[in-house]
Amino acid sequence: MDAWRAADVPVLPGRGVELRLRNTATGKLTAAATGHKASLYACGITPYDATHIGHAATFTAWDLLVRAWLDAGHEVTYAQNVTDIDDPLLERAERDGDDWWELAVRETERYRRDMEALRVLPPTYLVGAVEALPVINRFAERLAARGALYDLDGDVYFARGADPAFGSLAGPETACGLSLAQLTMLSAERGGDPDRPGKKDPLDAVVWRAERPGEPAWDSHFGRGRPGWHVECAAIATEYLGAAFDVQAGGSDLVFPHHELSASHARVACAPPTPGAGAEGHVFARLYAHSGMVAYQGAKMSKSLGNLVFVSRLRESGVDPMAIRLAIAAHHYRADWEWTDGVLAEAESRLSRWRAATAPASPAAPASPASVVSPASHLAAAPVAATSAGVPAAEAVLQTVRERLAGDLDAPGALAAIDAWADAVLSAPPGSVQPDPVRLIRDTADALLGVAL
Ligand code: 5CA
Ligand code: ZN
Repeated sequence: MDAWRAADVPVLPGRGVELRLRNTATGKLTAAATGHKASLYACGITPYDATHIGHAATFTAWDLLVRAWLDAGHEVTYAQNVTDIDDPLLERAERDGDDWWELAVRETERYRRDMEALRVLPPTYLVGAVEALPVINRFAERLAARGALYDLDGDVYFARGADPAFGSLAGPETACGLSLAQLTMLSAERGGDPDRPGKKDPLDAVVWRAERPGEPAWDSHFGRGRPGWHVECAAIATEYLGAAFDVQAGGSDLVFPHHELSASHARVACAPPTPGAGAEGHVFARLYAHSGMVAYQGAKMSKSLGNLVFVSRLRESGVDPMAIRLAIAAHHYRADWEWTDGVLAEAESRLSRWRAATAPASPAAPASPASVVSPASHLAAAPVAATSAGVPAAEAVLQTVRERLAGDLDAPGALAAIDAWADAVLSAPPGSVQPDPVRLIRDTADALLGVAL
C-alpha cells in the first residue's frame, strides 16, 4: 500500500557515527548495521485508535534510527506492516457497528497523515496483512512442508517444538530472562491462547484460523480462514528484507510472544540452506530493539483501556507537530514515561527557544518568558568547543548530536547539545552568530531529529 510523502532531509557535512543499539536478546550494545546496506523491520499499527502518543513515540524512535543510518551513509531498506486483519480490529468494528475494512482504511490514512506531520520518514515498503495474504500463505506452506504445523479443530497451529532455538529472544537464557511461567502469562495477556485444550504446547501459536460465522475469510491451502498475527510479520519481513536482516523493532509489549514467535516461525521456514540466510547462519533479525511504553493518567496508553492522547487531536487543537516530536525526544526511547500537559509545555518552550535562536535575525528574544528546562544541566552534558562569544561551534554541536544518537539513540543527550547552543546564542550580544552556523544547527535538528525549525 502507499506510505506517505517523505520530508526532505538536509545533507550534513562529514559523515555520521555508526549507530549501536541495545539488543534486547543479549542486553549488549551492538552495531545496528554491519555492511553498506542496512535493513529494518518495524511492526506497524493495528489500524484502530491510531495514532496515539505511544505509537508516535515508537515510530519516531525508529525514525531516529533510520536518520542515523542515512547520515552514516547506509543504503536503508525499511519494511513496516499494517495489521489490517486481526481480532482486536474486528472486535472494535463490531462494538461500534462499523465495517471492519472501512475502519482499517480510515485509521491507516489517519496514521499516514500523522506520520507525515511528524516528519517521520516513510518505510520503503508499507504492507497490509490483507494485501500480503499470498505472501503469508506461501510462508505458511513452507512451515507445513517442514512439518511444523498441526490442526486443531480446523485451526492450524505452529508447534514451537519444531524450533530448537525457541526462547532465544526472551527466554530464561537471554537478557530478558523470562521463565516458562512468565512467558505463558504474557502469551495469555497478549493475544495467545495457552489454555486452549488440545494444543501440543501452551505456547504454540495460531498460523491460520478457520473461518468463523460473520468473520472475513480467504481461501488458502489450509481452507478458508484468516492468518495469525506472528506469521503475518514473519512472512512480510522475510519477503521484503530477505531471510536475514539487521533490526527488528517494536514496543516492549511485543518482545513476547510476538517477536519471539515471528522469529521462531522464520527460523523454521527459512532455515539454512535457504538462500539469503545470514552469513553467520542467523535467520530473521540480527538485533532486536524495543521502545518503552508511554503511559497516560497512570496506566500504559492502550486502545483497550481507552486512555489515549491522539496526535491528530493535538494537531487539530493547534499543537505544533514539532513540539510533539520534541516532547517524545526528551525521553530515551527505551524508557517508560508518562505523557502530561507539563511534558508538552516543556517541549513547546524548547521549540520556541530553538526557533528564537535560529531565527534569521538571531539572536532574538525567546518567545516564551522562561525556560522550563534547566540550561545548566544541559550545558554540562554538551562538552563542545566554544566560539569567542561563548556560543558552542555549530560543527561541534553536530558532532555531539551524532555521537549521542549513535550511542543507543540518546535523543535527550542530543537535545541537550542543541539546548546549550540555543541558550548561549540567546544570551550572546545581538549579531554575534553568523548565518552559516545557524543554518547548520537547523539542518542538524532537521536531518537527525526530524525537527524542522
Ligand atoms: N500491529 C501490531 C504489531 S505487528 C501492533 O502491535 N499494533 S499496535 O497498533 O498495537 O502498536 C503499534 C506499535 O506501537 C507497536 O510497536 C507497539 O509496541 C507500539 N505501542 C503500542 N502502545 C504503545 C505505548 N503505549 N507506548 C509505546 N509504544 C506503544
Ligand atoms: Zn508485528
